[in-house]
Amino acid sequence: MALTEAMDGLHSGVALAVHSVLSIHSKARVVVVDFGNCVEPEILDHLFSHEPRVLVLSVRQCQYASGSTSRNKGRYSNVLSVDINCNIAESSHDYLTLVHQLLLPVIYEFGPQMVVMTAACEWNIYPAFLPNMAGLFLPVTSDRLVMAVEIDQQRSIVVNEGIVGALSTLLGRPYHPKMSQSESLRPEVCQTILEVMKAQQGNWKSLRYHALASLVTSSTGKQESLLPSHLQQQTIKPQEDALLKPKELECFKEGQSVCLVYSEAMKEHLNYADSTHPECPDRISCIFEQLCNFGIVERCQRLKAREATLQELERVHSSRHIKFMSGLQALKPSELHHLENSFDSIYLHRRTNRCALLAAGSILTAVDCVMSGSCQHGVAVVRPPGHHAERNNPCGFCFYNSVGVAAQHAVTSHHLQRVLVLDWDVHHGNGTQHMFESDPRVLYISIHRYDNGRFFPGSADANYNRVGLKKGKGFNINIPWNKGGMGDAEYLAAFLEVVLPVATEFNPQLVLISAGFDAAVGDPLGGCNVTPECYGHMTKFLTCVGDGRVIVALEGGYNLTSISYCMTLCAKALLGDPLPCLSGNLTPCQSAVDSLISVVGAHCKFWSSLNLKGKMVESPRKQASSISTQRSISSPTSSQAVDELAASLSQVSMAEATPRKIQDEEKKEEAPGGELEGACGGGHEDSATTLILSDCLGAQELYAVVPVSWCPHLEEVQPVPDGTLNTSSACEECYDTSENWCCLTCVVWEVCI
Ligand code: X5A
Ligand code: ZN
Repeated sequence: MALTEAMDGLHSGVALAVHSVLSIHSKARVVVVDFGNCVEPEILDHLFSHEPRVLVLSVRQCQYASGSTSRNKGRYSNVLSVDINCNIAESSHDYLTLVHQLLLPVIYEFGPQMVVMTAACEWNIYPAFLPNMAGLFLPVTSDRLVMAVEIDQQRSIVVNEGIVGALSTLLGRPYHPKMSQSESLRPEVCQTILEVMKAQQGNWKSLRYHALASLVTSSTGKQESLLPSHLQQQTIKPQEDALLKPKELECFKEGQSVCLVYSEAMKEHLNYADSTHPECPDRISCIFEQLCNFGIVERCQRLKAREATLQELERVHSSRHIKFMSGLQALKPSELHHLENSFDSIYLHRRTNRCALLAAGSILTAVDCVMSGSCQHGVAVVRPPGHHAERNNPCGFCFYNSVGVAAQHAVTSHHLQRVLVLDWDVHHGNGTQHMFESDPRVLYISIHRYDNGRFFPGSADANYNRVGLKKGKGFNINIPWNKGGMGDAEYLAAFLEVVLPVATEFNPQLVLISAGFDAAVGDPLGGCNVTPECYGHMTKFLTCVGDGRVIVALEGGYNLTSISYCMTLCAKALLGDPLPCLSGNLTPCQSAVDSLISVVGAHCKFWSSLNLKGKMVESPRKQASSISTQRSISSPTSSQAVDELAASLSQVSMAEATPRKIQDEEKKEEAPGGELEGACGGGHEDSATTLILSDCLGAQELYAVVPVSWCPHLEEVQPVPDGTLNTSSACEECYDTSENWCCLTCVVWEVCI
């Protein structure tokens, strides 16, 4: 491939690298996400415009060039240009919404085996930009993500923090610096998203079957209110002079970062009269056994189950209900059986109260562990389930609303202002909704089968128009499906188009997942088709929002094999393992799209990330300042760095199995005599970034390339002939004319081996 002179180092490196990947893996599909802001963005477009295996997503702020957004109209079907006519560098909200609503649907539809993200990091890019993008792009390709980042060494700590955070994310530990509270989306960004969506609908089904697609033609309501003032935070600007102390960074802390709570004692609640009842004791032991088989239990910090206390329960349940529950242990089987009739879908046992107390208490223990900082995430394998339990009565196999108790505990005892409860049990969590529908501190989002009111628990309370009450208006989100058969496509669409935008805007300090697996393939009650992999992806997505603390707590789910795999994939997601890619058709069915359109219609007045057509309320944010430092056209990236990038990219395994692990032997072969892999080592660098990198490499978890300014081989590289670059002359080593004055293949072989 010929390099053009106008191309800067970053883009030529990426172009070469992608080219070499395709020559090795001829059937590979690669997505290039270019946040390059380069002066000549069309170069990448042109290079790959006739290469159907490559999709280029090019995001650019137009103040760097002509100011025209004409590229948004789309010239090539495999190039999607997003030109924005304002400066969004500092705005996480704008970037994230763009990625959730526009880029990810298209990327999932394209189904790449590898994503290459390029970014030339500006001085004023918000600190979490790189880790945010890494977190969102990783799951699509089972973690085959390459980030090619150009850093100006002179510039700020922000970029270094971003690099460190991105590495942490690549290692499976999403990094969460304090985010500035979301402002409204900039109108230019809304306009751009809709513009590109409209232009690209012919090319991408995911944009035709998109909840926002209707906005392109019809209009919706206006923005009524922003987040209540107590939910607004100060923008936290990183201190330019504060030196990053890599060893102290929380993300690299040793030790187990996922806690697990399970106890066999919760098997004692069972149905005497009907041993075939789906809510059976084996549900939790099967899951636990599978977690053992996959080596997950030993990788987690095991917590002891405990009973919830009276005080903890009283925050969401009436004393009458708690008394009723504790009275059960004294009753005879016949009396228990008789009592069952006064409830909807309930069986009772002498040990029911003890088990329900343990289920709630176990989740509380996980919350305390995560909030104390000793673990990042938690898994609670508990029964009986809880989300149908109301303040005053049991319902639908549930007695105490365990996740409700835990959410209230997080608010009351840990003083949290923002807790997200995400309920993906196939049934609506009526109890949880009722407990928090007036409380803006707990955002409840439920994805469930509704069937126009006919699916259990069969109340119109589960419909999309129940958005919360009083101060809690906007903080109750129901995503109701009106037929069975929903699967990965529908759940992915719900996540990309509603859950992630809203959850990101809400910026939760803790996420509790009411993780019922009765929407899974093979469930006898749910009639849906969600795969275990998809549960893994949804879990992973939730680790990317807010402070990134996630607790997965079992609710329903009645196919023992399915639920065991589902929980395993969720746990793997929390542990940072690469997840299998989602396969199969990922276009949601029309009925699901209709549901999502209704949800967006009901909530766009509360959430600016859903409100792309509405009139924006003017926020106090300062005028986007004009960029004072223009990026230089001649890039500091040396040809050496380009070579390294290309060489390293071709090393990335495209096989199905754990691509991040590179064998020890392979490393040694590649870097004879060097401490680090890559042709030129990195021993002379002592920047924060390099220290972190070498730590990672020592742990043999990641194959990374650090461009360095000098290496012993550098002097052997031949000078540019006559001081000029003739792109048509043959290679001086092999006389091949398909490459430049010295072809990459020769450079690698001559110099590095
Ligand atoms: C927790 C849960 C289901 C109740 C179904 C009653 N309950 N027909 O999944
Ligand atoms: Zn359920």
